[in-house]
Amino acid sequence: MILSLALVFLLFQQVLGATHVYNWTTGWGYANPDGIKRREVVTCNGEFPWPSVRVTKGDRVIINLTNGFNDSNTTLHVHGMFQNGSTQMDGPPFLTQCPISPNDTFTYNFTVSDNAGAYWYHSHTDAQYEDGMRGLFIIDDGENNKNFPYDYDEEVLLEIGEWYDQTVAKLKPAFLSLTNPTGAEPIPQNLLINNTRNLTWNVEPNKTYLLRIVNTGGFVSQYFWLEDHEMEVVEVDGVVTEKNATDMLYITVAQRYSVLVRTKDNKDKNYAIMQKYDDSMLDKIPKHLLLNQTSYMTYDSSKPKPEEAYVNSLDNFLDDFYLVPYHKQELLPEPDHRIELTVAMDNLISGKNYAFFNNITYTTPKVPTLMTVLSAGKYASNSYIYGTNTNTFVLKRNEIVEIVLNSQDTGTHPFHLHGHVFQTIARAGAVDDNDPPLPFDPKNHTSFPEYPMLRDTIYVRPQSNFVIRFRADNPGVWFFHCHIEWHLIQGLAIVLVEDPEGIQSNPSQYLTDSHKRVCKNSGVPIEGNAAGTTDWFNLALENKQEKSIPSGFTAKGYVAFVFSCVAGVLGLITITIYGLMDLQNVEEKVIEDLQIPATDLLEEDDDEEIETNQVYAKSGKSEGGTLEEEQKLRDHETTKEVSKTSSK
Ligand SMILES: *[C@@H]1O[C@H](CO)[C@@H](O)[C@H](O)[C@H]1NC(C)=O
Ligand SMILES: *[C@@H]1O[C@H](CO)[C@@H](O)[C@H](O)[C@H]1NC(C)=O
Ligand SMILES: *[C@@H]1O[C@H](CO)[C@@H](O)[C@H](O)[C@H]1NC(C)=O
Ligand SMILES: *[C@@H]1O[C@H](CO)[C@@H](O)[C@H](O)[C@H]1NC(C)=O
Ligand SMILES: *[C@@H]1O[C@H](CO)[C@@H](O)[C@H](O)[C@H]1NC(C)=O
Ligand SMILES: *[C@@H]1O[C@H](CO)[C@@H](O)[C@H](O)[C@H]1NC(C)=O
Ligand SMILES: *[C@@H]1O[C@H](CO)[C@@H](O)[C@H](O)[C@H]1NC(C)=O
Ligand SMILES: *[C@@H]1O[C@H](CO)[C@@H](O)[C@H](O)[C@H]1NC(C)=O
Ligand SMILES: *[C@@H]1O[C@H](CO)[C@@H](O)[C@H](O)[C@H]1NC(C)=O
Ligand SMILES: *[C@@H]1O[C@H](CO)[C@@H](O)[C@H](O)[C@H]1NC(C)=O
Ligand SMILES: *[C@@H]1O[C@H](CO)[C@@H](O)[C@H](O)[C@H]1NC(C)=O
Ligand SMILES: *[C@@H]1O[C@H](CO)[C@@H](O)[C@H](O)[C@H]1NC(C)=O
Ligand SMILES: [Cu+2]
Repeated sequence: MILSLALVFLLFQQVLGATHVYNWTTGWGYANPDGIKRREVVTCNGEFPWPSVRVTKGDRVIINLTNGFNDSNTTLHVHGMFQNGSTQMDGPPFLTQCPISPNDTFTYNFTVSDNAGAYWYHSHTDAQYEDGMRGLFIIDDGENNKNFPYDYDEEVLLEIGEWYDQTVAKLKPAFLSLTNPTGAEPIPQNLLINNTRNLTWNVEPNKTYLLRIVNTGGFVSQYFWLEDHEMEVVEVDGVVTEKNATDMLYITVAQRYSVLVRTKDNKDKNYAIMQKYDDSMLDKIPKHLLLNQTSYMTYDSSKPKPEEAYVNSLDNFLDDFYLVPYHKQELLPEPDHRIELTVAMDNLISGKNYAFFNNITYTTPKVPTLMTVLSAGKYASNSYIYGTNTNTFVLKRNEIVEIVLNSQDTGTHPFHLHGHVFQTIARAGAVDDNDPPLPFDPKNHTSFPEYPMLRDTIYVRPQSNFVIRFRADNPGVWFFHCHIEWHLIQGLAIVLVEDPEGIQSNPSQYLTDSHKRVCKNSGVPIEGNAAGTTDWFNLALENKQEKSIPSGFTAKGYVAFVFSCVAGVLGLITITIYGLMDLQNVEEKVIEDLQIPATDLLEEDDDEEIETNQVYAKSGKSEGGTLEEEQKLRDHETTKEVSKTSSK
C-alpha cells in the first residue's frame, strides 16, 4: 500500500514536475579565479562561484533572490528561458520588474515548460555578472535526459568566460567617460574555464562525452578546440541540431554549444583544451596578454601535461548559420512586421561614447514597460506610451516578425532575444574597415535556408548584417540587445511588447506581491506610461538621452576638441558650458575662444577607431597640455568616480 502510494506520488511528481527552491543572497567576497590576483567578487550566500542549477523540463523553479549589497540594486535573468505565461519573471529591470533594492527579496517563480539543454543565469543589472554573478542552468529533457535524441556515456559541463583584475564599479566610470571617446572596451586580463585556469578534465578512454560549453562572459568571443579530438555539435542554445562535426568552435558570450566528444581508445598521452580570444574585438592587444589559454584533457595523470596545441588557421570554425535543427522547422513565411535596425556607436554632447539602434540609445522608462502594459488598458497596443527613448516595438499576436539588423560598427556583436529562439535566415560576411558598411538588400541576397538554424544569441560580423524571423506567439515584454555588457551599458537595446492584449488577459503573468513590494522599496511607480503618468500620451517627463553633438561639428573633431580641453580645469568648465548651451556655431566659437587652428580640431581620422593614446598624443600637440598632466587628470577623474560609487 505504502509502496503503491509512493509510486502514485512519484508518477504525480513526474507529471506535474518537481519544485526547486533556491534562497540566494548576493554579497561581496574575495576570490582569485585566474590565479593572478585576488579581488572582490559577487558571492552567492557568501560563496563563489555561483552554484549550477539542474532541473528537468516541466519543473517549477523558485529563486528567492535577496539583495545583500549595501549600495547596488540587482535582478536575475535566466538566459534563454521562454517564460511562456510568466514574462514577469524574466528579470531585466524596467522591463519586467523594478530593481531590487538592498535588503529586499524578489521571488522568481516559473515553470520550465518548453526549454531543455544548456542555459545559464545572470544578473541583468549594471554588468554585475562580469563580477561573478552568474552560473549554469541545465535542463534535462525527461528524467536523466532520456528524451535527448543522441547517445552519450557522460555529460560534462564547461563554463568559459573572461576575467578582469578590477570590478565593474572601477571599470565602468572610466569606460563611459569623456576620456574614452571611442568607447574602447576594457580588456579582460584572462580567459577563464570553470572559473579558473589550467583546468584538468580527467577523461576515460573509449567513451562518448556530451560536453556542454557555455560562454558566461560579458565581452569577448572565444575560439575553442580540443587537440586531436573532433567535436560533433548536437545542440546550440538549447536547440538540438543534426550532428555536425568540427575541429573548432567560435563561441560568443551568452552562446552555448553541446558537443559529443569520443575519447581515444588508449591512455598513451594527454591532450590540450584550447581557448583563444577573438582578438579582433579588442581595441588594442596588450603586450603581455595571454591570447591562447591551455587546459588539460587528461587520460593519465602520471603522463606529462600537454603543450599548447597550435592550429594553422582560425578560419575553419563551424559556421552556425549552416546548422539544421533536429526538429526541423520550415522557413517562416514573409513577415507581417519588419523591424529594421541600424547599429552605430557614436558620441553625444558630453563626449561619452554610446551605442545606438536607429539613433536611439536605450534609456530606461520611469515605469517598467510590463507595468505600463498592465495598467494602460486599450492604450497598451500604442507604442507611443512606452516612450520615445526606449526603442519599444509592439507586436501583434502570432504575426511573423522579421528583424533586419544592419551594423555600421567595425566590431563583432552578439545579439540576444529574450523569450524566443529565432530563425537566422541571412547573415553576410565581414566588411573591411576601409569599405562602407553593407546593409541587407532584400532584392539581392543569397537564398534563405529551407530549415534555418534556430537559436537565441547570434553575432553580426563587422559592418555587416543579419536577418532573423520568429512568430510572435509568446505574449510578454522582451529585450533584444547586444550581450556585450559594455554595449548594453551604452544603450544597445530595443524592447518588444509582444501581444499586449495577450499579456493583459492572462492572470498568470500579473504582478506578484513580490513585484509590488520591490517597486515600492525602490521608489518606482507600477502604473503609467514611460514618463510615469496616466495622462497616457503625455511624455513630457520621460527620461531622454543626452543631446547630440551640434551638427557641422564632427564627432571626431569634437572629441579632439574635448581632449585638447582636458588639459586644464578651464577646459572642463568650457565643456560644461558648451554642453549646456544650444550653440549654432559651437565649432567657430570654440576655435575663437581657444585660439586653436581649425585644422587641429576638425581633422577627420581615417581610422574608424582612434586609439585613446593617439588622441592623447594629438591633443598634447595642439593645446600644449602634457600627456602626464592629462593622465593625472584622468586618473583623478577615475578615482573620484570610483570612490563616489563605493561610498554610496
Ligand atoms: C528558503 O527560505 C524559506 C524561508 O524564507 C524556507 O522556508 C525554505 O526552507 C528555504 N529553502 C531552502 C531550499 O533553503
Ligand atoms: C595557471 O597557470 C599560470 C601560468 O603557469 C599561473 O600563473 C596561474 O596562477 C595559474 N592559474 C590558476 C588558477 O591555476
Ligand atoms: C522563498 O521561497 C519559499 C518557497 O519555499 C517561500 O515560502 C518563502 O516565502 C520565500 N522566502 C522569501 C524570503 O521570500
Ligand atoms: C536603485 O534603483 C532605484 C530606482 O531606479 C534608483 O533610484 C537608485 O538610484 C538605484 N540605486 C543604485 C545604487 O543604483
Ligand atoms: C532588512 O530587512 C529585514 C526584514 O526584511 C529587517 O528586519 C532589517 O532591519 C533590514 N535591515 C536593514 C539594514 O535595513
Ligand atoms: C509560485 O507560483 C505558483 C503558481 O502561480 C503559486 O501557486 C505558488 O504559490 C508560487 N510560489 C511562491 C513561493 O511564490
Ligand atoms: C566544470 O564545472 C561544472 C560545474 O561546477 C562541473 O559540473 C564540471 O564537472 C566541471 N568540468 C570539468 C571538466 O571539470
Ligand atoms: C577501447 O576499446 C577497444 C575496442 O573496443 C579495446 O581494444 C581497448 O582495449 C579499449 N581501450 C581501453 C583503454 O579500455
Ligand atoms: C595562439 O594560437 C594560434 C592558433 O593556434 C597561433 O597561431 C598563435 O601563434 C598562438 N599565439 C600565441 C601567442 O601563442
Ligand atoms: C554542417 O556545417 C557545414 C558548414 O560548416 C554545412 O555546410 C553543412 O550543411 C552542415 N551539415 C549539417 C547536417 O548541419
Ligand atoms: C539617424 O540619423 C541620421 C542623421 O541624422 C538620419 O539620416 C537617419 O535617417 C536616422 N535614422 C533613423 C532610423 O532614424
Ligand atoms: C548583390 O550582392 C553582391 C554581394 O554583396 C554584390 O557583389 C552585387 O554587386 C550585388 N548586386 C546588385 C545588383 O546589387
Ligand atoms: Cu555589442
